[in-house]
Amino acid sequence: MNRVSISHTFKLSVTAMALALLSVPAAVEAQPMGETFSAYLQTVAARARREGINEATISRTLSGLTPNQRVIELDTAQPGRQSSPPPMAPYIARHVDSSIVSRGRARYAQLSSIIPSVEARYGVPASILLAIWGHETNYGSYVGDFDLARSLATLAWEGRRRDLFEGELIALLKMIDQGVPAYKLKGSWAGAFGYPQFLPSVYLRLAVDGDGDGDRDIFSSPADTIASIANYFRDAGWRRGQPWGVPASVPAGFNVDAYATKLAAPTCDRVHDRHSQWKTVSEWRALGVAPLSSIGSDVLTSLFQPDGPGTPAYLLTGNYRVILQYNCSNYYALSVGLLADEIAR
Ligand SMILES: [Ca+2]
Repeated sequence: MNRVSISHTFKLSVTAMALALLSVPAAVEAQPMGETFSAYLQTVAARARREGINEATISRTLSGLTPNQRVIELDTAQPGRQSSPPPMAPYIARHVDSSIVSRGRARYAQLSSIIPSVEARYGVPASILLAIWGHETNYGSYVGDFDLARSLATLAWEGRRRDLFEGELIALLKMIDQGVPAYKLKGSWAGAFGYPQFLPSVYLRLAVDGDGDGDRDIFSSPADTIASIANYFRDAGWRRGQPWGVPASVPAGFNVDAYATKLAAPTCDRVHDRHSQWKTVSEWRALGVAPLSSIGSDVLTSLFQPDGPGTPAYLLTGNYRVILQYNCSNYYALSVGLLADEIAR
């Protein structure tokens, strides 16, 4: 990765900026715990110093920052827990349409020279990598234009998930220290950025240089993007050679409730609760549940029929759980899996 050398002139101006940081207007209302935004930024700056982040980076990024009211509005507008999840089929129809499939196939063709080496190295099919990229940003056509430092500082200050967002703000400062230019630091209101919508901590840990130019550029390089997503998936435990899942037929009158899971997921329990107990494909076959595409008979799978009896059903492998680690939503993971199948078809 390129490193930016901090000019001597810039170092001299740091003290002035540190003073400016102290005088951030406290005009925006204090958060519920009564701490002003500027006071909070001081605690972030202190933590950043303890973690060895360059003083110039701290000042340049945090001085003059104000909370973004729009980010607070978007965060508080997030849907809460719904008593019954909305139907899956309309979501799939919207997110796995012919346009996103054909654009995925075009990207596949464009990247055909590097796909074999990425698949060999990381063990994740390119169709899955392209489906993530397509689902996250429509293959890079919208990546968000929120100022990342401002969004992350606002979300951390707001306090609902301070541990998460303060850690991401510190990670963003480390990215800047490593030389990622400030103009690239735009993204979603929730602090994800670039073609694959990584958070800063994910970028630091898992972004890789896929085209060998020395830069981990998930902002404009398709090769770096698919290699970085592949590295994420390998790190999250993707099993080489196994599908994410397969469509399955379920016999009429099959009592899926009899196979409800008895395990409580440590995180994201409402998503995992909708999947049945784990059984091998041959055990499901013995119960009349038949896979409709190729999968090994000894693979452990859970049954998921999101819209109930008489609607599409799937046998999900552990690799589906890996997609859930990217974004813990059955709507997300199932549409990624089905989009990947369509791109590969
Ligand atoms: Ca690169």
